[in-house]
Amino acid sequence: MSKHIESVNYGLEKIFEGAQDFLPLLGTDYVELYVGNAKQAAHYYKTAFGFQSFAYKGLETGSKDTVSYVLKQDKIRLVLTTPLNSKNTINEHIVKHGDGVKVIALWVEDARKAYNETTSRGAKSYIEPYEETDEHGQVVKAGIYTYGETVHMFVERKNYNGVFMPGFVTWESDYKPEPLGLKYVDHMVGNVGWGQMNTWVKWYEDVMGFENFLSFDDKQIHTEYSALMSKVMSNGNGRIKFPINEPAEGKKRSQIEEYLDFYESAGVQHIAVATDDIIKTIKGMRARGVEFLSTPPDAYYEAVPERLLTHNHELREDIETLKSLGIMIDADEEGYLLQIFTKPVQDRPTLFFEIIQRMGARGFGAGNFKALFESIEREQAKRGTL
Ligand code: TYF
Ligand code: FE
Repeated sequence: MSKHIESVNYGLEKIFEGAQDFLPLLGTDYVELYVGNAKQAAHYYKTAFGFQSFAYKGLETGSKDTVSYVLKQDKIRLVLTTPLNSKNTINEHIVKHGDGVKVIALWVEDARKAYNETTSRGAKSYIEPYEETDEHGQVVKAGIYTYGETVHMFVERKNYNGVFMPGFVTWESDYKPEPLGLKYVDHMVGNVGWGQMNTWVKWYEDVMGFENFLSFDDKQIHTEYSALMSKVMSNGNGRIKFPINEPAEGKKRSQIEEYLDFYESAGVQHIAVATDDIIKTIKGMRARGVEFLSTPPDAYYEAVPERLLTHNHELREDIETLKSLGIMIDADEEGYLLQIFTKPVQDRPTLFFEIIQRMGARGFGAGNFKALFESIEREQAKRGTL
Protein backbone atom coordinates (compact mmCIF):
# COMPACT_ATOMS: atom_id res chain seq x y z
CA MET A 1 0.00 0.00 0.00
CA SER A 2 1.36 3.40 -0.91
CA LYS A 3 2.06 6.03 1.68
CA HIS A 4 -0.67 8.17 0.22
CA ILE A 5 -3.38 5.50 0.60
CA GLU A 6 -2.18 4.72 4.11
CA SER A 7 -2.61 8.30 5.17
CA VAL A 8 -6.05 8.46 3.59
CA ASN A 9 -7.07 5.28 5.42
CA TYR A 10 -5.74 6.65 8.65
CA GLY A 11 -7.90 9.72 8.20
CA LEU A 12 -11.00 7.65 7.54
CA GLU A 13 -10.31 5.42 10.51
CA LYS A 14 -10.14 8.47 12.73
CA ILE A 15 -13.44 9.78 11.39
CA PHE A 16 -15.04 6.35 11.75
CA GLU A 17 -13.80 5.98 15.30
CA GLY A 18 -14.96 9.47 16.17
CA ALA A 19 -18.33 8.97 14.52
CA GLN A 20 -19.22 5.84 16.44
CA ASP A 21 -18.00 7.14 19.87
CA PHE A 22 -17.54 3.93 21.86
CA LEU A 23 -18.50 5.74 25.08
CA PRO A 24 -21.48 8.03 24.46
CA LEU A 25 -22.10 10.10 27.61
CA LEU A 26 -25.40 11.85 28.22
CA GLY A 27 -24.11 14.09 31.00
CA THR A 28 -22.94 14.16 34.61
CA ASP A 29 -25.33 11.98 36.62
CA TYR A 30 -24.14 12.91 40.11
CA VAL A 31 -21.02 13.83 42.09
CA GLU A 32 -20.50 11.96 45.35
CA LEU A 33 -18.36 13.21 48.22
CA TYR A 34 -17.23 11.04 51.10
CA VAL A 35 -17.39 13.27 54.17
CA GLY A 36 -16.98 12.98 57.92
CA ASN A 37 -20.42 14.32 58.78
CA ALA A 38 -22.90 14.21 55.91
CA LYS A 39 -25.71 15.73 57.95
CA GLN A 40 -23.75 18.90 58.61
CA ALA A 41 -22.24 19.03 55.12
CA ALA A 42 -25.76 18.79 53.66
CA HIS A 43 -26.82 21.76 55.77
CA TYR A 44 -23.83 23.75 54.46
CA TYR A 45 -24.53 23.01 50.80
CA LYS A 46 -28.22 23.84 51.23
CA THR A 47 -27.64 27.05 53.13
CA ALA A 48 -24.53 28.34 51.45
CA PHE A 49 -24.90 27.08 47.86
CA GLY A 50 -28.69 26.98 47.58
CA PHE A 51 -29.04 23.23 47.03
CA GLN A 52 -32.42 21.60 47.70
CA SER A 53 -33.13 18.48 49.74
CA PHE A 54 -33.76 15.71 47.22
CA ALA A 55 -33.20 12.11 48.33
CA TYR A 56 -31.97 10.21 51.37
CA LYS A 57 -30.88 6.83 52.56
CA GLY A 58 -29.86 5.90 56.08
CA LEU A 59 -30.94 3.97 59.14
CA GLU A 60 -34.60 4.92 58.59
CA THR A 61 -34.57 3.36 55.11
CA GLY A 62 -32.74 0.19 56.13
CA SER A 63 -29.22 1.35 55.20
CA LYS A 64 -27.27 0.11 58.22
CA ASP A 65 -23.70 1.03 57.24
CA THR A 66 -23.89 4.35 55.42
CA VAL A 67 -25.98 7.50 55.19
CA SER A 68 -26.33 9.48 51.96
CA TYR A 69 -28.01 12.81 51.37
CA VAL A 70 -28.72 13.79 47.77
CA LEU A 71 -28.94 17.52 47.09
CA LYS A 72 -30.21 19.01 43.88
CA GLN A 73 -30.03 22.33 42.10
CA ASP A 74 -31.32 22.37 38.52
CA LYS A 75 -29.28 19.60 36.79
CA ILE A 76 -26.68 19.23 39.56
CA ARG A 77 -26.97 16.31 41.96
CA LEU A 78 -24.55 16.21 44.86
CA VAL A 79 -24.41 13.08 47.04
CA LEU A 80 -22.89 13.34 50.53
CA THR A 81 -22.02 10.02 52.14
CA THR A 82 -20.80 9.13 55.63
CA PRO A 83 -20.17 5.72 57.23
CA LEU A 84 -22.21 4.75 60.31
CA ASN A 85 -19.58 2.57 61.97
CA SER A 86 -15.85 2.00 62.04
CA LYS A 87 -15.95 -1.16 59.90
CA ASN A 88 -16.97 0.52 56.68
CA THR A 89 -14.15 1.04 54.14
CA ILE A 90 -15.33 4.60 53.50
CA ASN A 91 -13.58 5.43 56.78
CA GLU A 92 -10.21 4.66 55.20
CA HIS A 93 -10.98 7.08 52.38
CA ILE A 94 -11.87 9.82 54.87
CA VAL A 95 -8.85 9.12 57.11
CA LYS A 96 -6.52 9.39 54.14
CA HIS A 97 -8.05 12.18 52.08
CA GLY A 98 -10.37 14.09 54.39
CA ASP A 99 -13.65 15.15 52.78
CA GLY A 100 -13.46 14.87 49.01
CA VAL A 101 -14.93 13.66 45.75
CA LYS A 102 -15.10 9.88 45.47
CA VAL A 103 -17.41 9.46 42.48
CA ILE A 104 -17.90 11.37 39.24
CA ALA A 105 -20.94 9.53 37.92
CA LEU A 106 -21.64 9.63 34.20
CA TRP A 107 -25.08 9.11 32.74
CA VAL A 108 -25.04 6.51 29.94
CA GLU A 109 -27.50 4.56 27.77
CA ASP A 110 -25.80 1.25 28.48
CA ALA A 111 -23.73 0.81 31.64
CA ARG A 112 -22.62 -2.73 30.78
CA LYS A 113 -21.30 -1.59 27.41
CA ALA A 114 -19.58 1.45 29.00
CA TYR A 115 -17.88 -0.87 31.50
CA ASN A 116 -16.82 -3.39 28.84
CA GLU A 117 -15.55 -0.76 26.40
CA THR A 118 -13.42 0.96 29.06
CA THR A 119 -12.12 -2.07 30.96
CA SER A 120 -11.19 -3.77 27.67
CA ARG A 121 -9.13 -0.64 26.91
CA GLY A 122 -7.28 -0.89 30.20
CA ALA A 123 -9.49 0.75 32.85
CA LYS A 124 -9.14 -0.74 36.32
CA SER A 125 -12.45 -2.08 37.57
CA TYR A 126 -14.03 -0.54 40.67
CA ILE A 127 -17.27 -2.50 40.51
CA GLU A 128 -18.69 -4.84 37.87
CA PRO A 129 -22.08 -4.05 36.31
CA TYR A 130 -24.98 -4.65 38.70
CA GLU A 131 -28.69 -3.94 38.71
CA GLU A 132 -30.74 -2.24 41.39
CA THR A 133 -34.49 -2.60 41.19
CA ASP A 134 -37.44 -1.27 43.15
CA GLU A 135 -41.10 -0.53 42.41
CA HIS A 136 -40.05 2.51 40.33
CA GLY A 137 -37.91 0.58 37.88
CA GLN A 138 -34.30 -0.41 37.42
CA VAL A 139 -30.91 1.30 37.40
CA VAL A 140 -27.78 -0.43 36.08
CA LYS A 141 -24.44 0.72 37.48
CA ALA A 142 -20.77 -0.13 36.96
CA GLY A 143 -17.58 1.64 37.95
CA ILE A 144 -13.95 2.14 36.95
CA TYR A 145 -11.07 3.87 38.71
CA THR A 146 -9.57 7.07 37.34
CA TYR A 147 -6.73 9.09 39.01
CA GLY A 148 -6.01 8.44 42.69
CA GLU A 149 -8.90 6.70 44.42
CA THR A 150 -11.44 8.60 42.35
CA VAL A 151 -14.04 6.60 40.47
CA HIS A 152 -16.25 6.99 37.40
CA MET A 153 -19.57 5.25 37.87
CA PHE A 154 -21.62 4.60 34.73
CA VAL A 155 -25.30 5.04 35.49
CA GLU A 156 -28.01 3.68 33.18
CA ARG A 157 -31.51 4.76 34.17
CA LYS A 158 -33.61 3.75 31.17
CA ASN A 159 -37.08 3.79 32.65
CA TYR A 160 -36.40 4.57 36.28
CA ASN A 161 -38.97 6.99 37.65
CA GLY A 162 -38.15 6.91 41.37
CA VAL A 163 -36.71 9.93 43.15
CA PHE A 164 -33.01 9.11 42.64
CA MET A 165 -32.12 5.43 42.72
CA PRO A 166 -33.32 2.25 44.37
CA GLY A 167 -32.53 2.44 48.10
CA PHE A 168 -33.31 6.16 48.32
CA VAL A 169 -36.49 7.85 49.46
CA THR A 170 -37.60 11.43 48.94
CA TRP A 171 -35.86 13.62 51.48
CA GLU A 172 -38.55 15.76 53.05
CA SER A 173 -37.26 18.83 54.86
CA ASP A 174 -38.99 21.96 56.07
CA TYR A 175 -35.74 23.88 55.68
CA LYS A 176 -35.72 25.17 52.11
CA PRO A 177 -33.25 28.00 51.46
CA GLU A 178 -33.80 29.70 48.09
CA PRO A 179 -31.80 28.20 45.20
CA LEU A 180 -28.95 30.45 43.99
CA GLY A 181 -29.11 29.77 40.26
CA LEU A 182 -26.52 26.99 39.95
CA LYS A 183 -27.47 25.04 36.83
CA TYR A 184 -25.09 22.26 35.78
CA VAL A 185 -21.56 20.95 36.21
CA ASP A 186 -19.42 22.76 33.65
CA HIS A 187 -16.18 20.86 34.33
CA MET A 188 -14.37 18.95 37.05
CA VAL A 189 -10.62 19.24 37.45
CA GLY A 190 -8.20 16.54 38.56
CA ASN A 191 -4.83 17.17 40.19
CA VAL A 192 -2.30 14.44 39.46
CA GLY A 193 1.30 13.91 40.57
CA TRP A 194 4.55 15.15 39.04
CA GLY A 195 4.93 13.99 35.45
CA GLN A 196 1.53 12.24 35.49
CA MET A 197 -0.53 14.67 33.42
CA ASN A 198 0.23 13.11 30.05
CA THR A 199 -0.34 9.62 31.43
CA TRP A 200 -3.87 10.63 32.40
CA VAL A 201 -4.40 12.57 29.16
CA LYS A 202 -3.57 9.37 27.30
CA TRP A 203 -5.80 7.38 29.66
CA TYR A 204 -8.78 9.64 28.87
CA GLU A 205 -7.99 9.35 25.16
CA ASP A 206 -7.45 5.60 25.03
CA VAL A 207 -9.85 4.34 27.70
CA MET A 208 -12.68 6.90 27.48
CA GLY A 209 -12.33 8.14 23.87
CA PHE A 210 -11.88 11.76 25.01
CA GLU A 211 -9.90 14.40 23.14
CA ASN A 212 -7.41 16.97 24.40
CA PHE A 213 -9.08 20.21 23.40
CA LEU A 214 -6.97 22.83 25.22
CA SER A 215 -3.51 22.84 26.79
CA PHE A 216 -1.68 25.25 29.06
CA ASP A 217 1.99 24.77 29.81
CA ASP A 218 4.03 26.18 32.68
CA LYS A 219 5.14 29.11 30.53
CA GLN A 220 1.51 30.25 30.33
CA ILE A 221 0.53 29.22 33.85
CA HIS A 222 2.97 30.71 36.27
CA THR A 223 3.40 33.48 38.76
CA GLU A 224 6.57 34.82 40.25
CA TYR A 225 6.57 31.86 42.62
CA SER A 226 4.91 28.82 41.18
CA ALA A 227 3.82 27.02 38.06
CA LEU A 228 1.57 24.27 36.83
CA MET A 229 0.53 22.56 33.60
CA SER A 230 -3.00 21.79 32.52
CA LYS A 231 -4.70 19.90 29.68
CA VAL A 232 -8.43 19.91 29.12
CA MET A 233 -10.01 16.60 28.07
CA SER A 234 -13.45 16.56 26.48
CA ASN A 235 -15.75 13.74 25.47
CA GLY A 236 -17.17 13.47 21.93
CA ASN A 237 -20.27 15.61 22.43
CA GLY A 238 -18.45 18.17 24.62
CA ARG A 239 -20.80 17.72 27.58
CA ILE A 240 -18.08 16.32 29.83
CA LYS A 241 -14.88 18.29 30.36
CA PHE A 242 -12.08 17.19 32.64
CA PRO A 243 -8.99 19.41 32.87
CA ILE A 244 -5.98 17.59 34.36
CA ASN A 245 -3.33 19.58 36.28
CA GLU A 246 0.15 18.62 37.35
CA PRO A 247 2.61 20.70 39.35
CA ALA A 248 5.58 22.30 37.62
CA GLU A 249 8.90 23.51 38.96
CA GLY A 250 8.79 27.03 40.45
CA LYS A 251 10.52 29.03 43.15
CA LYS A 252 7.99 27.95 45.75
CA ARG A 253 5.45 25.21 46.33
CA SER A 254 2.68 25.26 43.74
CA GLN A 255 -0.96 24.97 44.73
CA ILE A 256 -1.05 21.57 43.01
CA GLU A 257 1.68 20.24 45.29
CA GLU A 258 -0.14 21.66 48.28
CA TYR A 259 -3.26 19.79 47.17
CA LEU A 260 -1.39 16.52 46.62
CA ASP A 261 0.26 16.81 50.05
CA PHE A 262 -3.03 17.37 51.85
CA TYR A 263 -5.22 15.01 49.82
CA GLU A 264 -2.39 12.49 50.06
CA SER A 265 -2.98 11.41 46.45
CA ALA A 266 -4.32 12.59 43.13
CA GLY A 267 -7.94 13.69 43.26
CA VAL A 268 -10.59 16.19 42.27
CA GLN A 269 -9.36 19.76 42.77
CA HIS A 270 -12.40 21.77 41.80
CA ILE A 271 -15.97 21.43 40.63
CA ALA A 272 -17.03 24.22 38.28
CA VAL A 273 -20.75 24.91 38.30
CA ALA A 274 -22.51 27.13 35.79
CA THR A 275 -24.99 29.90 36.45
CA ASP A 276 -26.64 32.31 34.03
CA ASP A 277 -26.69 35.16 36.52
CA ILE A 278 -23.36 35.14 38.31
CA ILE A 279 -23.98 38.50 40.01
CA LYS A 280 -27.13 37.22 41.68
CA THR A 281 -25.50 33.87 42.50
CA ILE A 282 -22.40 35.40 44.10
CA LYS A 283 -24.33 38.07 46.00
CA GLY A 284 -26.41 35.23 47.46
CA MET A 285 -23.48 32.95 48.23
CA ARG A 286 -21.54 35.76 49.90
CA ALA A 287 -24.57 36.73 51.97
CA ARG A 288 -24.82 33.10 53.10
CA GLY A 289 -21.23 32.92 54.25
CA VAL A 290 -19.34 31.28 51.37
CA GLU A 291 -15.70 32.39 51.39
CA PHE A 292 -14.15 33.31 48.05
CA LEU A 293 -10.52 33.86 47.13
CA SER A 294 -9.43 37.44 47.63
CA THR A 295 -10.40 39.94 44.98
CA PRO A 296 -7.91 40.68 42.19
CA PRO A 297 -6.15 44.08 42.48
CA ASP A 298 -7.49 47.28 40.83
CA ALA A 299 -4.95 46.92 38.02
CA TYR A 300 -6.68 43.68 37.02
CA TYR A 301 -10.04 45.41 36.52
CA GLU A 302 -8.42 48.34 34.73
CA ALA A 303 -7.15 45.91 32.08
CA VAL A 304 -10.54 44.26 31.49
CA PRO A 305 -12.12 46.72 28.99
CA GLU A 306 -9.06 46.36 26.74
CA ARG A 307 -9.30 42.58 26.95
CA LEU A 308 -12.93 42.62 25.81
CA LEU A 309 -12.29 45.22 23.14
CA THR A 310 -9.51 43.13 21.58
CA HIS A 311 -12.12 40.51 20.78
CA ASN A 312 -14.94 42.96 20.08
CA HIS A 313 -17.21 41.81 22.88
CA GLU A 314 -19.48 44.08 24.83
CA LEU A 315 -19.64 43.42 28.56
CA ARG A 316 -23.31 43.16 29.51
CA GLU A 317 -22.64 43.34 33.24
CA ASP A 318 -21.61 46.40 35.21
CA ILE A 319 -17.85 46.17 35.77
CA GLU A 320 -18.03 47.94 39.14
CA THR A 321 -20.52 45.34 40.38
CA LEU A 322 -18.29 42.52 39.14
CA LYS A 323 -15.31 44.14 40.83
CA SER A 324 -17.12 44.64 44.13
CA LEU A 325 -17.99 40.92 44.13
CA GLY A 326 -14.50 39.81 43.02
CA ILE A 327 -15.80 38.19 39.81
CA MET A 328 -13.14 37.82 37.09
CA ILE A 329 -13.63 38.35 33.34
CA ASP A 330 -11.85 36.65 30.47
CA ALA A 331 -12.45 36.83 26.73
CA ASP A 332 -11.55 34.89 23.59
CA GLU A 333 -12.66 35.05 19.94
CA GLU A 334 -15.99 33.39 20.65
CA GLY A 335 -17.12 35.41 23.63
CA TYR A 336 -16.34 36.12 27.25
CA LEU A 337 -16.75 34.34 30.57
CA LEU A 338 -17.20 35.37 34.19
CA GLN A 339 -15.75 33.24 36.96
CA ILE A 340 -14.89 33.21 40.65
CA PHE A 341 -13.38 30.62 42.98
CA THR A 342 -14.27 29.67 46.55
CA LYS A 343 -11.67 28.98 49.17
CA PRO A 344 -11.33 25.27 49.98
CA VAL A 345 -14.66 24.02 51.37
CA GLN A 346 -13.12 21.87 54.11
CA ASP A 347 -10.21 22.35 56.49
CA ARG A 348 -7.65 20.61 54.33
CA PRO A 349 -6.67 22.92 51.44
CA THR A 350 -8.03 20.52 48.85
CA LEU A 351 -11.43 20.68 47.08
CA PHE A 352 -12.90 24.03 46.08
CA PHE A 353 -15.67 25.28 43.79
CA GLU A 354 -15.68 27.55 40.77
CA ILE A 355 -18.79 29.47 39.72
CA ILE A 356 -18.78 30.24 36.00
CA GLN A 357 -21.02 32.09 33.59
CA ARG A 358 -20.22 31.54 29.93
CA MET A 359 -21.08 34.36 27.57
CA GLY A 360 -20.00 32.54 24.43
CA ALA A 361 -16.45 31.65 25.51
CA ARG A 362 -15.54 27.97 25.63
CA GLY A 363 -12.18 28.44 27.36
CA PHE A 364 -11.24 28.17 31.02
CA GLY A 365 -10.20 31.72 31.84
CA ALA A 366 -6.53 31.54 30.83
CA GLY A 367 -6.39 35.33 30.97
CA ASN A 368 -7.30 35.12 34.66
CA PHE A 369 -4.76 32.47 35.62
CA LYS A 370 -2.15 34.92 36.86
CA ALA A 371 -4.53 36.93 39.06
CA LEU A 372 -6.15 33.72 40.28
CA PHE A 373 -2.92 31.97 41.16
CA GLU A 374 -1.59 35.04 42.94
CA SER A 375 -4.75 35.06 44.98
CA ILE A 376 -4.32 31.33 45.79
CA GLU A 377 -0.71 32.03 46.77
CA ARG A 378 -1.83 34.70 49.22
CA GLU A 379 -3.89 31.97 50.91
CA GLN A 380 -0.98 29.52 50.77
CA ALA A 381 1.25 32.13 52.40
CA LYS A 382 -1.24 32.47 55.28
CA ARG A 383 -1.21 28.69 55.72
CA GLY A 384 2.57 28.55 55.58
CA THR A 385 2.35 26.16 52.62
CA LEU A 386 3.83 28.33 49.87
O1 TYF B 1 -10.44 24.78 35.27
C1 TYF B 1 -9.60 25.60 34.96
O2 TYF B 1 -8.69 25.32 34.17
C2 TYF B 1 -9.72 26.99 35.50
C3 TYF B 1 -8.47 27.57 36.03
O3 TYF B 1 -5.30 25.12 39.84
C4 TYF B 1 -7.73 26.84 37.05
O4 TYF B 1 -10.72 27.03 36.44
C5 TYF B 1 -6.69 26.05 36.68
C6 TYF B 1 -5.87 25.47 37.61
C7 TYF B 1 -6.11 25.68 38.95
C8 TYF B 1 -7.18 26.45 39.36
C9 TYF B 1 -7.99 27.02 38.38
FE1 FE C 1 -12.05 25.54 36.32
